Amino acid sequence: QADPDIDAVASTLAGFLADRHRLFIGGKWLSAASEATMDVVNPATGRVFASVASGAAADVDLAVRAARAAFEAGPWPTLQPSERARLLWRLADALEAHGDEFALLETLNNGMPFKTARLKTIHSSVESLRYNAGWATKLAGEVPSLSLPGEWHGYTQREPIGVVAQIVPWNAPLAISVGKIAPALAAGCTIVLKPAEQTPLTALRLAQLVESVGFPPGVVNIVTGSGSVAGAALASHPDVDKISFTGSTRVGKEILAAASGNMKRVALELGGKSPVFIFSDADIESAIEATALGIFSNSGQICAAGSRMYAHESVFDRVVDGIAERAARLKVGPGIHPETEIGPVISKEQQIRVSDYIASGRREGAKVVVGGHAIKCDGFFIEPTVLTCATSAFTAVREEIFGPVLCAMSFDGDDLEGLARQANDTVYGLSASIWTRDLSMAHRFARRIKAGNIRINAPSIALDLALPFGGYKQSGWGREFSREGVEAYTELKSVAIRL
Ligand code: TXE
Repeated sequence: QADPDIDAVASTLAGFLADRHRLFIGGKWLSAASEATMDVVNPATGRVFASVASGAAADVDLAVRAARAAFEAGPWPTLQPSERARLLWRLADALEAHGDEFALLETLNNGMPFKTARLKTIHSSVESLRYNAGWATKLAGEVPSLSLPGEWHGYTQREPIGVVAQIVPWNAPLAISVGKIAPALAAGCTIVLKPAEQTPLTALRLAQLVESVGFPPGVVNIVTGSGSVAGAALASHPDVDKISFTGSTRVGKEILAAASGNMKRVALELGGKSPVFIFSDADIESAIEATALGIFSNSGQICAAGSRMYAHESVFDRVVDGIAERAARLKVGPGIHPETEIGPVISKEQQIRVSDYIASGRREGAKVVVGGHAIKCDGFFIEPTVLTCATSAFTAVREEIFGPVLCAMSFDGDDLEGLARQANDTVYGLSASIWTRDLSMAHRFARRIKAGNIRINAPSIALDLALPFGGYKQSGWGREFSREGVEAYTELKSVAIRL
């Protein structure tokens, strides 16, 4: 695909950017009850370029009521599954038609390179809508054989859970929003979605498409606002039936506590510290390429990023040099520049957080092979960085950095139990990547790793809608994507009749 003229795309966005962005509640665009607003910053320049409503408890309550009305009384519960599927397809088509515009908005707000936004984010978001549209007509129960005395007919059926709250982070704002909306709508739920305070814009633009393709009012509601106010109000709201959250493990625990009031169903997709194992017999060049991609893509702000690498000592130097050489070559800059491969991190706060982790690595004895600095300019850039670490006790190896920083360690021998202990020596359990030509060993190793997503000879960020995605341990609760991801928005009912 030829790159579009970015100025032409920007001119189609000008009207939207000049808008006063309000909350989308019950099919209407409303200011926050308090009239409060929040600034939106472009992380590539550090400058404010938009402002949105800052919703609070009263706005959340209004949105939940609108979602409840749409779920109980609006046309939504009486729509055929095929009608829900048709609306999801129309939303997919509309998003695809406006893809360049959404991509630029994502670049301006999140910082990701425009090319990545066009080819990856928009594509995966459109595909997610179409994939989940297919499930709307395929959700089904079972007719098990019963052992009760007498003659019985028993069956199960899936029903939409009801009103769901969805809280989205800033690292992939559109893709994660769509990834939550699509299965919930396919299952027949109604939604109140809260984007991250840093990145509210693509969700608001998406709401305009939701409106234009004909979803009934109240089925999708968007409340922008801070996590501690709007997010917390959603998590504790007594009339929300389920909350689906992607974000930090710290906030995930707060959500769990807040959700206990009405025992709403909880899905959590949290942090990770995913290991990459490179064995001596691996296709080393592919492993180098993919490991670099797996940690530097999106400036390392991907929950499944392979952030700690263990390479066999016989290939360790070659692997580290190869990744460092790629890191040094990557073009870091504003996402709107066509040559940019790595954009900024999301905020000044995140730039400081990542820099502090690099400093802790230096203090504890890690060697900085490449990178290691924040770039001095108005935007929030960090050099792609490789640290070699003598031990996995270093803070940088143990904690999620969520920046373009790879921690490299070596191992000797081929004791799978010992390697699995290293893989599992973490509170997280999201993903792992294994590089070897010994496929029996790879499968044996995959069984021993306590993580939800294992990739063999591929980076752990290789996700597919047909494969469930989610974490063990403190990486979360539940799975997104695949049939499981849609069924997670349903309750399972059993019915039995004595004949
Ligand atoms: O996340 P928060 P932050 C990790 C990553 C990153 C760290 C901090 O390590 O460095 O978290 O990022 C909303 N009740 N991940 O502080 O706060 C908030 O408004 C309800 C990994 O920005 O978890 C936003 O919409 N909601 C992760 C969302 O939570 C609350 C992606 C995420 O923000 C809330 C992001 C509250 N009390 C960060 N407080 C991943 N799994 O991919 C905040 N929020």
